[in-house]
Amino acid sequence: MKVTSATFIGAASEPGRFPAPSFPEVAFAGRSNVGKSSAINRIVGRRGLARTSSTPGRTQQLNFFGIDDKLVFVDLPGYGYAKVSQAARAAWRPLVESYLGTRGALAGVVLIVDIRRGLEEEEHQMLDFLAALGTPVLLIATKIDKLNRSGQAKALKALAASALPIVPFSAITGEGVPAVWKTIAEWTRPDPAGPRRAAR
Ligand SMILES: Nc1nc2c(ncn2[C@@H]2O[C@H](COP(=O)(O)OP(=O)(O)O)[C@@H](O)[C@H]2O)c(=O)[nH]1
Ligand SMILES: [Mg+2]
Repeated sequence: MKVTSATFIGAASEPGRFPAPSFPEVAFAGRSNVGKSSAINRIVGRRGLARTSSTPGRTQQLNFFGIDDKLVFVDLPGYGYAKVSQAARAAWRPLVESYLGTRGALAGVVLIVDIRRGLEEEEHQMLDFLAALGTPVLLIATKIDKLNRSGQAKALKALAASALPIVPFSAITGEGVPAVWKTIAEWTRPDPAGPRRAAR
């Protein structure tokens, strides 16, 4: 999909205090430094939309981006970075669970994992939480450019055990971008029988 406009709508750093919902939302989750901002930028085709940095763990907030007056992308705060403060770490779960657990506009969650690390404890916790809510999930296996073909195949086979839809991805080469859009289109297709989730 070609994005014509992508704009920062707002940020949220306290549970329950989110921008008013407008369009269906796709949230991006992942470990700090996994390549979440790079993936969002690549998917949207905007270099500097979601800030990328080599100093991970600093943004403990949700950032909302409006995409072409039909979608909202939500960059969730990253987890698992050892150097964030105790206070920031304690604040992460209520903030993220408040959003994921109550947002009627949420159409699906893109969980980004480093293909070299796969699913670890934090990812399993996130997946259990989303499964309990019935929220659709797409797994992005990013940084595939860091592995050769056989390394990629081996890592993808291990991830396939999760039985989730998986897109092999690279923010460097752009591989996987069309597949991500295809899933987002499925999540946000207007349902003639009415909204998938009741407004909450
Ligand atoms: N080789 C490679 N590096 C990546 C890729 N995606 C992100 N990176 C690098 O990983 C680091 C963290 O990326 P960033 O997007 O800021 O991660 P975030 O903390 O999850 O938002 C940066 O140095 C990026 O350049 C990728 O697909 N391939
Ligand atoms: Mg980031």
